[in-house]
Amino acid sequence: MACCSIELSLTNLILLGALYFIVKKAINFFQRWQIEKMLEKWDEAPKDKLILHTVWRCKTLPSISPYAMKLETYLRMANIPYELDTKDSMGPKGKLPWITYKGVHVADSQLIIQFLNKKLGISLNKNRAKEQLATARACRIMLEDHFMWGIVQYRWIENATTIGTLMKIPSIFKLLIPFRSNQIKQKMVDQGIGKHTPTEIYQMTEADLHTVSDALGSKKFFGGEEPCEDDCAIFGGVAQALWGMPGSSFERLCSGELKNLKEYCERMKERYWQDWEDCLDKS
Ligand SMILES: N[C@@H](CCC(=O)N[C@@H](CS)C(=O)NCC(=O)O)C(=O)O
Repeated sequence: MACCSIELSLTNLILLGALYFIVKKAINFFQRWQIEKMLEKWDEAPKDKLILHTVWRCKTLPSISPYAMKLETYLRMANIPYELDTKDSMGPKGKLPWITYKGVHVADSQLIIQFLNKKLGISLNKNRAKEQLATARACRIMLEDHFMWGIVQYRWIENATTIGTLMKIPSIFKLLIPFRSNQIKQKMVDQGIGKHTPTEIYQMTEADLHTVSDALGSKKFFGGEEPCEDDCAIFGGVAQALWGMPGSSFERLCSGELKNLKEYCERMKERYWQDWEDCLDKS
């Protein structure tokens, strides 16, 4: 009898495993099909326009995404006209931002910049000192791949329920926030950063802002007197600290001790975002 019940639970286990596998495959298949359908739709977009697919406008800065803020700033630096689409914000790689340009879809802010540089012969790094470009690149990567975990911790783990104060979120998405927050928590553990305490995560990521501030020093931009290409990404990241996380230690740092970062952001805003107020969600 005991042996039989073990057999039964083993069979159940195998069945459950198989069911899980099938459901997972079906979901993957459905997601891929959805993406293909969406891309087919955008294949038909007018060829003379660059479409920037991104998240909805935010109340305190144009985009809550450092990568979208970066890309939009780059488009302005390079004088490339664009149109926003916020309906299909997630692209072929399941992330935002992405673009559609002359029938081609490109995902990942850095790959998009490289694609447009090549396609349109743009070089925002011309005549910049190599040392400055190297520092700018290191700061960009630190902000994009390390500091961003501080943003995620603050926004999605500790203040997930207040994300609606930054951006108008449809009710259906609001219901999904706790689920999303848990998913992100798991991602952070998988990446490694999530194994640290919140205090440790904040210490590590505040140190990034100190480094960026030291690297900028008294320069106007990371490119020197004029911005270089990576200024768009550095601005995209620091702008989140300054305007995208009200009440955070990041905001306090940029407005106080690291005030060269605030001045830097104001300079970039003044130069490329004259229409800043019009780009905020005022609803
Ligand atoms: N390396 C990518 C990162 C883009 C990224 O992580 N975007 C976030 C929004 S800020 C996203 O789409 N996250 C959704 C997810 O990871 O599921 C880039 O530079 O575009």
